[in-house]
Amino acid sequence: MKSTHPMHIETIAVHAGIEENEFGAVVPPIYQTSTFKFRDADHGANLFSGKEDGYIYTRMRNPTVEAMENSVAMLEGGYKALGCGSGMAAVHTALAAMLSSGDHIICSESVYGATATLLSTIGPKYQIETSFVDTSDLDAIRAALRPNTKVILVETPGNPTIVISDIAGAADIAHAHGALLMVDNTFMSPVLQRPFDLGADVIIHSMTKFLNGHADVVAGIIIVKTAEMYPAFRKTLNLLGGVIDPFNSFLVHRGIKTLAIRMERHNENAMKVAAYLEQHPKVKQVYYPGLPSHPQYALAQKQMLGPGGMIAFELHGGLEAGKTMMNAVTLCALAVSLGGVESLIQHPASMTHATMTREQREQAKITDGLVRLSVGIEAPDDIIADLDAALALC
Ligand code: LCS
Repeated sequence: MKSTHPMHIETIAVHAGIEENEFGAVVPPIYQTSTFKFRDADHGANLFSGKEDGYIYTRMRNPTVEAMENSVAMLEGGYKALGCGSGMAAVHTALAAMLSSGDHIICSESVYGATATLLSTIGPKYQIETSFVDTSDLDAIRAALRPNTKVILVETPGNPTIVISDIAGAADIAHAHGALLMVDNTFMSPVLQRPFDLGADVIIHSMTKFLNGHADVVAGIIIVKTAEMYPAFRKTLNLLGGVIDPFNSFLVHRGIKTLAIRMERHNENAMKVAAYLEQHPKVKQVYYPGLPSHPQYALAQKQMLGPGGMIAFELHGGLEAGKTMMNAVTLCALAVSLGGVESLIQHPASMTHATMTREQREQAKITDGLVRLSVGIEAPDDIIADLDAALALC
């Protein structure tokens, strides 16, 4: 992508990573190959020793994967990106690159269930301890610091409670301590939140969600801010092996082209759905950053470029009413995952966050009555009509 002036994010989403190619194809070919032929023995040896640049083996580098990685790196404004086989592979690889045995992590208490469970069950096997804290409270982060704290991992908005944490504040605390700030930007995408501008060092995404946007790929990505950080991350990914494959890279890269307009529609639709839910007599509480009732509304206005597509809410009738509602919807699918064009509804305590202990969920304020809605890009009136018919039965 060549340009004489800085491009807007809508343009980057469409063009980044698309390079000139042999036949002038507007969409570059998919290099669906595991390995690359060397010209001769010296060429192979030179590629391995780094004397020459080129492709060797797809776990190490692949042009289709790189095209997608370049697109996401440009979207986030980072140095380079590393495509992973899932969001969890991205979380694991990034932490493995940054941490050693004996290190300590501070992590948002409201995070995707598998992230919490990875840190609380696999981390200790490598003598890595995690303190889960309410990262929306900067004093709580400060209080959890230990001499060996190396990483602060913030997921904002937090899955599933939609709690918002102050990225710039967390970055200041991390850097004053000599630690790194890693932000899980999955719920926002680079269109709605700019963690590097706010001081983050590493960004991760589950690309399964908004980046791909079409609920047909499981993938993740790590974006590093600086050139100095990159080699350690690339080496860790190559050795752990949790890479994305060329075809999924192609699909994600295709999905990204519509990211900016999809996010606009997610914002608009979720705003309407959240306002509808908030005035409904059977709804006790709605958690949505676009509503002034959200506990961190002022921070959301400052830090986020839009409220996004994710809503959490509780009904007066608690878990039973929530189940009735989830069983009654017909347009919204009762399914985990999020961030696709289709609306999805699910129950965190028994589904996405079921691997956490009850104590962990209670600490993170993931109540049994909490319902999570990923608002798609359908006509908002149709989504609201579906919810309205279901709520009438609660
Ligand atoms: N980070 C966040 C914020 C997530 O929501 C998820 C998955 C991951 C990381 C892991 O990504 P994956 O390996 O699944 O690509 N969140 C899910 C959810 O809420 N429902 O199903 C998956």
